[in-house]
Amino acid sequence: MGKAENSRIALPIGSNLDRFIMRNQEDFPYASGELSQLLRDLAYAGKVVNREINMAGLAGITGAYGAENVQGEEQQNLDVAADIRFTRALKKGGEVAAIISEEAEEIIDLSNPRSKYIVAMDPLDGSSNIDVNVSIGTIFSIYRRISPQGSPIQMEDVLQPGKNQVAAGYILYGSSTMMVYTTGSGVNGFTYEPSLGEYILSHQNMQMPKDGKIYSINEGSYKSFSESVVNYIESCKDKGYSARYIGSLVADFHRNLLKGGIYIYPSTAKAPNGKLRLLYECNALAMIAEQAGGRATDGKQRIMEIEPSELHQRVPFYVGSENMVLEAEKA
Ligand code: P6P
Repeated sequence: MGKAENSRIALPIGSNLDRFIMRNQEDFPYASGELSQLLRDLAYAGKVVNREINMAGLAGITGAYGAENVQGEEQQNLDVAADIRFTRALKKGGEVAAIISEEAEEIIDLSNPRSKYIVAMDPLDGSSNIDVNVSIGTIFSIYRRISPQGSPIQMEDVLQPGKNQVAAGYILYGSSTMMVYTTGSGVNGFTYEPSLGEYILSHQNMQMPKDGKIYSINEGSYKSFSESVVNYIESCKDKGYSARYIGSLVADFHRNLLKGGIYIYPSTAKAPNGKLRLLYECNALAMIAEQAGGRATDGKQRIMEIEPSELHQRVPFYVGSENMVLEAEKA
């Protein structure tokens, strides 16, 4: 059996992330290991952030940091801590040329001349939930840079449509901590085992059910929803669907990935273009959704077809079970 075929042998549940990444690397022609190392660097930073989140209440690092991010949102201490941890891990790892982060107004140039990857990340999404012990998450997208390695980073390197993603994933700091990611050949989930310090393969080839009975939307904004969104929500209620809205995107997305469901953050009076950011929230979850058989649009077009025009661009976000998203688009 050839090497490629060999690497396609489904690894038994229980394999660790490192082994899985190495096996996957064999499926990448000309893979020289940089992407593998990048994924490891992200996984490592996730372990450190996981520990800080779990200790936050005792270490006195919950609560507000006392500043606002570029979005004018109040930063939490752990937002800043997570941003530092991921940025430091990617800088030291040497595989990333530049980072786009929710916590940084401008491009973070890591001055790694030989590196060919760009990372867009939300280091800690949903962090206002930390103090009330609700699950939160890290979201990341990985792109190849377009300009030549070693040359100055250009806007074309960072303003890429989601369809250019090489990989995407999230780390969910919940009742257990999980890393879920795709490199374009399906979605796999790894549960963190703290006593071993390992992520263990626990959810192989994750598939998002084509239908579901859960809808996730903040109905507090009901009065400013479009007629289409109102029609869809009413149809969900008529069918007796369950409303589940954690207020933490990664947690809502992950539940819908496993059980089927739809998450909608539409245009509202307070957020005319939606609240979620295209580059470091929507594109990554859109890639995962599509790789798992789901769908992700802005209510009209595929999220991953949208050509970004600015770093912190917001878009309406409809993501989840394919038939539910299609239904919502037609409502
Ligand atoms: P709202 C958290 O701030 C976040 O970015 C997502 O994690 C979450 O789904 C959404 O915003 C919640 O926003 O306006 O419903 O409180």
